[in-house]
Amino acid sequence: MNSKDQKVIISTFEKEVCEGLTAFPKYLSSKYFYDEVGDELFQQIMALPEYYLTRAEYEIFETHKTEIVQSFDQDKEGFDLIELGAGDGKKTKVLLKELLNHKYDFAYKPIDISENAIDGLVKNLNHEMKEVLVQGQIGEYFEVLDRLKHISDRKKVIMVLGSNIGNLLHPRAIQFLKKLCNSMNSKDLVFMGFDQKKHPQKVLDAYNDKSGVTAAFNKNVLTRINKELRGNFDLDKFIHWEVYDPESGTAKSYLVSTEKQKVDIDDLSLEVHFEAWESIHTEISQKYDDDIVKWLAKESGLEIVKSFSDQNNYYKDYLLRK
Ligand code: AVJ
Repeated sequence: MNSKDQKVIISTFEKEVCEGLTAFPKYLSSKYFYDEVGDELFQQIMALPEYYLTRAEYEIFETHKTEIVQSFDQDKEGFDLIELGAGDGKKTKVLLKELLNHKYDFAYKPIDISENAIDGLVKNLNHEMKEVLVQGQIGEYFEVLDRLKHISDRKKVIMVLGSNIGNLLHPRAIQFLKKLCNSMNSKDLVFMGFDQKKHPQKVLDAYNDKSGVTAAFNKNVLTRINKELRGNFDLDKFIHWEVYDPESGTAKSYLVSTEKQKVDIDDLSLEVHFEAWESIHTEISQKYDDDIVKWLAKESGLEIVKSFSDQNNYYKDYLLRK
């Protein structure tokens, strides 16, 4: 071994930024939106008039909470409520309260990619809902699935809310659901939110709000590269662009370079060239209907037990079993 050889530890972030920005066409993963700033921007998104998803799921919980928690634990044998991508847990609190009121035997185990979000949620629950047994964990979806088996030895109800699965294209969603299925015992359940197909304009507006919060959220991945990898992206030279294909049900977010430019990312010793109007694909937000969810479930070894919807049928939560 050459004495000049040095071990350099490259983070996943560094590796994926390098891969995505040297690829053609360019892309970056939406999971990198979520740092402290990104978490705060996502909070603002959830409060936007255009972003109907959060309110629709909240309405579903408020309307059907009794039936929902009953279906979680029909014979009241006790269970672990595991939430992947828990975020601030605002909606979940409706269910937690219902579970407490009806004296269900349960522990709440939220998992999120953002340490910041998990810390906040656990603190908040210890303060607001002292009776709830909470155990938070930090981790990414796919990686967390491997841990799921060891997380608990009793019945599991695994929640993925907010249509978070929508960040995955169908093949990856099936991979994810298959892994979920493999980590389940026969009595375990999945409770998952799927945003529904609707008027294309409604979808577009949700991801292209007038106040520009979603644009700032999208650009936060560039801000992170600037901060964490010593990049020099000029945010004013990129615009946020949203498209929705009603056939596939896929909403896609892009950052589009408004001019020919060069960006340096010092920590990667990388020079990235952009042609005028070249894009970086940053996110997909998939929309569904019953047939697609049924198909996804079947492909993954799961089946739909029942579903709960808001009055507008904008959004549905499905209960799935093995
Ligand atoms: C948290 C992935 C469900 O895709 O609707 C909101 C993220 N992106 N606005 C979504 C998001 C832009 C959101 N998910």
